[in-house]
Amino acid sequence: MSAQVAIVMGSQSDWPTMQCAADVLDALGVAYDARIVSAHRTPDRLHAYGKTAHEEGFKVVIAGAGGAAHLPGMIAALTHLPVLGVPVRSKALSGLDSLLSIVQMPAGIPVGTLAIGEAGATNAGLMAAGILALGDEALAQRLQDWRAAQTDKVAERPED
Ligand code: RP5
Repeated sequence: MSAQVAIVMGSQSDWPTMQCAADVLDALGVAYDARIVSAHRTPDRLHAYGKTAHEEGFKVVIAGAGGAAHLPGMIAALTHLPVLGVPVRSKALSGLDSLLSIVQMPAGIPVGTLAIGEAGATNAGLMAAGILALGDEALAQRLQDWRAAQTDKVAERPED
């Protein structure tokens, strides 16, 4: 089955964070395609990627970037597909720069922005699966099972 989720990131250095989205999609049996596209260093690749994402069969795009993180917003400007933005933790400002770069989109071009770092990437994967599960009963069941397993792992009392 062709990938329904596109994972795109601005740099190889974003992969350890974005891998959290890939890991949860793996756990849920959702196929994804992961690529590096830099809004600043590869602007032509960015344009081609955003313009053809729909034709490639993707249903949701997860875009992660750090610092002056223009990638999610620019992808959203080029495609009508839902775009989930992951602010990657930056060295200089701990990802606050990434968050503010991604979250404050002008009305008309939405990016669903998640938390900074690994939690945001994991939740982007879960949200992408949730969107796909709206039209996929088997995936909806796997998502519910995943959540139930997470609940079961929480102990009632802390251990020393
Ligand atoms: C952004 O610049 C990337 O998304 C990355 O988070 C950040 C730093 O990139 P590298 O200098 O590590 O390639 O474009």
